[in-house]
Amino acid sequence: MRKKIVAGNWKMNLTLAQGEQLINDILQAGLKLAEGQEVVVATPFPYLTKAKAMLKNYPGFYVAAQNSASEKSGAYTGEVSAEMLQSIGVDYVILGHSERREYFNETNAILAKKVDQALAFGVKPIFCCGEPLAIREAGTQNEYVAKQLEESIFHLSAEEFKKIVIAYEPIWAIGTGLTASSAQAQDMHAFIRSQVAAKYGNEIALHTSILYGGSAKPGNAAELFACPDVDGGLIGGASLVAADFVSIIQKLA
Ligand code: 3PY
Repeated sequence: MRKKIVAGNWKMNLTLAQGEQLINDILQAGLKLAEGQEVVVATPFPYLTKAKAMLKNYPGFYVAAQNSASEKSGAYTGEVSAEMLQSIGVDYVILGHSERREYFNETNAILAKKVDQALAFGVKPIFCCGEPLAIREAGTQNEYVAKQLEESIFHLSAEEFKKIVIAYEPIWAIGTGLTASSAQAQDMHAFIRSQVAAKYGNEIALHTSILYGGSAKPGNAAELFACPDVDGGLIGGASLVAADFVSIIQKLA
């Protein structure tokens, strides 16, 4: 009843030739996606057009950008707008990844504007939230994540909110090799869903896909995806290796 998604976040990796090879290798695996399952490939900006062309005849395969601008257009050197992404057929955009928050100073308020721009141009946000280690150790992760949701996506109308995918990525598990246990992931996903239900009602909450991100790999994907509130994954390093990415996709319940 809600989409199950595995999205590969390539981050700032691969040349165009390597990226094409990776997509070809994924397609060669001949994956049969079930109804409601999606695979998303989030490439660097320069490869999006190529990735879209390679995937467009494969039902269930989509492309994502890894960021987009908070403004519509204008004198913002180096920025890429949601309208530009729309114009080349990009389906999704990852917004609020912890690396963007940490290294590029993206605040909840800036992210709210980015989310608005993406939705205005029909690019669906994969909105990332998640707490740093100190917050987890203090036991205040629910409050921390609730504030991220409140300040960046809970201003949306119900119709707008239905287009959002949420990715929970505990920062202490990103690129560190540490993974949240499936119990920790399930607890937070259930909490996020309860927050969505409180704001938008049960029906919308039940239809919201909530992905887990943070060192997900072939060895832990099945257990994570088996959690009732985990609807797939946002995959970092393992999405750069075709065999690993395919193996993770095959773990979608
Ligand atoms: C990771 O798993 O490292 C990620 O950041 C996924 O986005």
